[in-house]
Amino acid sequence: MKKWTPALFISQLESIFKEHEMEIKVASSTDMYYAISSLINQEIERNWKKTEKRYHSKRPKQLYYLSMEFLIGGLLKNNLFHYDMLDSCNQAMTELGFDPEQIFQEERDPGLGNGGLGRLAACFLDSMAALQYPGHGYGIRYRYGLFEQRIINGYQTELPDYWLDSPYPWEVRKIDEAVEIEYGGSVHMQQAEDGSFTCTYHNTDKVLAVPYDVPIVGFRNKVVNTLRLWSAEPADAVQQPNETEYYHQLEHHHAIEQISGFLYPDDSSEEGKLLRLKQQYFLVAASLQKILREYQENVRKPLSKMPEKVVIQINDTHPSLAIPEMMRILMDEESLGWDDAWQITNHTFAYTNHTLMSEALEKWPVTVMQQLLPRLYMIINEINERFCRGIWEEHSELRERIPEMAIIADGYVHMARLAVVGSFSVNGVAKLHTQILKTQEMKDFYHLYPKRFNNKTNGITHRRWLLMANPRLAEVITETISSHWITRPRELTHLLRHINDKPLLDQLDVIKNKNKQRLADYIQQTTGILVDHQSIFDVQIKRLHEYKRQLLNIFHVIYLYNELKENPLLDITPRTFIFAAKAAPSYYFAKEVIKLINTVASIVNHDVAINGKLKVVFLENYNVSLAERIIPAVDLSEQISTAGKEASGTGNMKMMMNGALTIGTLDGANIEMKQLVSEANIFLFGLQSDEVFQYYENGEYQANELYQTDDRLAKILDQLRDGYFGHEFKDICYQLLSTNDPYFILKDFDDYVETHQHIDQTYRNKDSWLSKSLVNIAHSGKFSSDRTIREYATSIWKL
Ligand code: B1H
Repeated sequence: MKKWTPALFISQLESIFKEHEMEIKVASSTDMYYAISSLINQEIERNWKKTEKRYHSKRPKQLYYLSMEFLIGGLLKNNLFHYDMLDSCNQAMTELGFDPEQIFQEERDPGLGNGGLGRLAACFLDSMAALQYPGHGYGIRYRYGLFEQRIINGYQTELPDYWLDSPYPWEVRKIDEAVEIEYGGSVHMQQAEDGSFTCTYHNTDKVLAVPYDVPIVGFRNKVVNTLRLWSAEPADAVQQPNETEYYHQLEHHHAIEQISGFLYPDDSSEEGKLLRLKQQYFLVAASLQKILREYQENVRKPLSKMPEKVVIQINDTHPSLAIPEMMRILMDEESLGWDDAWQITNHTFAYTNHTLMSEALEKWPVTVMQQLLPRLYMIINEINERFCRGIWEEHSELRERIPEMAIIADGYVHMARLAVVGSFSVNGVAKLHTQILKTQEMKDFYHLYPKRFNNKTNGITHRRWLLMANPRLAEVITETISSHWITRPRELTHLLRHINDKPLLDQLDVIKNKNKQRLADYIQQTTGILVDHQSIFDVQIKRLHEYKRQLLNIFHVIYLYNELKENPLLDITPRTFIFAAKAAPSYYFAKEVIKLINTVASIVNHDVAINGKLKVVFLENYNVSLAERIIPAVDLSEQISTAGKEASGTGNMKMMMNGALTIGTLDGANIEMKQLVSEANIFLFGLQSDEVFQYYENGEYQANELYQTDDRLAKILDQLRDGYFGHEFKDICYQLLSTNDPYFILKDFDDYVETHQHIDQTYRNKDSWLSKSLVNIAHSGKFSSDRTIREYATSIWKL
């Protein structure tokens, strides 16, 4: 690889600007952003072609990761870093009088995901390229990403996220690789003399799927894999239409472009939106055409051998139409019989489940499916018939469970059931999650297919989330244990030899303080709030959802506020509570919680009696780049979901890796964090998942009793009811009590408060805190997505 010195960097930039007849002196940050992108794109292009050529000639087995979301974050810094050009670039920029950070901020986050599920897909792409696996992402190029959040008067407001308003330098439009997709119409079956059927479709709506390829750059290894994002365009144009036809056509084109128009916000109350189903089929149909064509052109073996060369991972049920679509192609276009087609399909797909929340389990009304995808519905119906018959005939012990297992039941197509039946692997995303899938949520399916179920605990790319986001920490780690951990993050455990290494702990302290100061500056710039960087930075950043219990967190803040009002001399360690979260636009309760947090913030922050001991900050528009700013500065990571509800969590891993201590329930991956660091180095509280389930079953929990008996809770709830914080919070109080507190906020409150008191005391002993922080960093290597991807590759994908 070419050695990129700052001087070389500058001379290359000069020639780029010269080509555009511009002088560097007058360049804006935007100009510079595009110039550096184009410089690095030259490097990428070469390696991209080489990688493709290699895959072509060596024909390794290919993995395709189908996902409705990819939250890739900024790529300029990432790509520079992966090519080892970042330091030279920074130096060059400084020499030329630019602030490198300002140039990186020119890039808009492509908001092509909601949260954890989409970010996981992005971390996986990074790890696959780093580990040189032939793995590619297939997704949708939404013109509008997840909404941009503004906080106005304490309320969340949503603005359209038109992230493509200026050219995106990392995508390559490939019009010659476009494919056609068909919706609707009618299906005609004809029986030939030999008894076989042929199937033709009539009067379908045709849509063109145009790929935009984004390079996924491997870490210093010359690999460039592909993230292919599909965009919907009109397939054909009528020649010289008359006026009415013209307006009709415009409307038609508009409707087609809507298919890749926007990302749906993850919305628990979202039911059967036709456009969402169109999006799902669009992704699946376009991707499968490409995958099959590539197999046929490249491997040139019979389709029956495809599972040896192709494996398709479906990210939750959103792309699970791929299963019947594969059947359709194999039967209707490749003339295979049902059994042969099923054999191939069933050995090609693997399904990852990401949630136990029953509201989030996808189902589509039969009528909608029939109308939009008539042929696919016929196939799903046949899969269902055969599946149910199989149980009836071969698993009589499950006969009475058929209504709960059938893919089509009570007027709906149940996508998770389809995904389990059609895949050779079903995995959960953390040990507890997989255990609950096996023993509760999917226990009948587990009984039927015990070998299919497996666990793959989530991970995060330590390259973005430690090396890039927290370079000072990364450097000190390398100085302490050498650089092997960068390619083998498990070796971070070598840090355990240093838990009493006072100079090292002091260095950690200095770094954390610098990161906190940097965040404090950002907070002041964006919100005007002044925070003390010596206070405990207590952080909860994730989507806003009742089960994640931001409400429990703010109840704790209100409790502390009430205590301080009663006793202003109370001896507490100063704290800054930091929140960032988007709520689904239609999720009323979640939006009320945002308003409550902001209201409490403005009261607490302005109350002189509090004397700066508490500060509350809500940072708007949480996204990947904001996460990169916050995470290195966290002291305490809030992972406080109702036990049994958070499938894994991945923010928990990012903060641990950056030296935060966790306060958490025994939920998702927190459990595995605890097993690594031991109970002395994590703050656990609250009900465990089996206790939660028991309460659901026996109905013995009475939220009202706690309201009657716990004065602290009574005070908070009365304050909400009586308008102490304003009159808009009555609903929160009423809903909590009238629904009997389904997420056990009141139940876990006491333990939560007590645990926070313990944290307050622990923080006072700086060295003890820092060595716990070091233990967390040391064990975080397990949560590198490199480990996760190796597990997928060896035990599911067989790459
Ligand atoms: C997760 C989702 C999700 N689970 C529906 N499920 C969506 C469901 O737009 N929708 O309709 C979008 C996303 N996301 C998260 O996945 C889990 O809650 C986390 O616990 C987990 O860490 C993450 C990655 O596995």
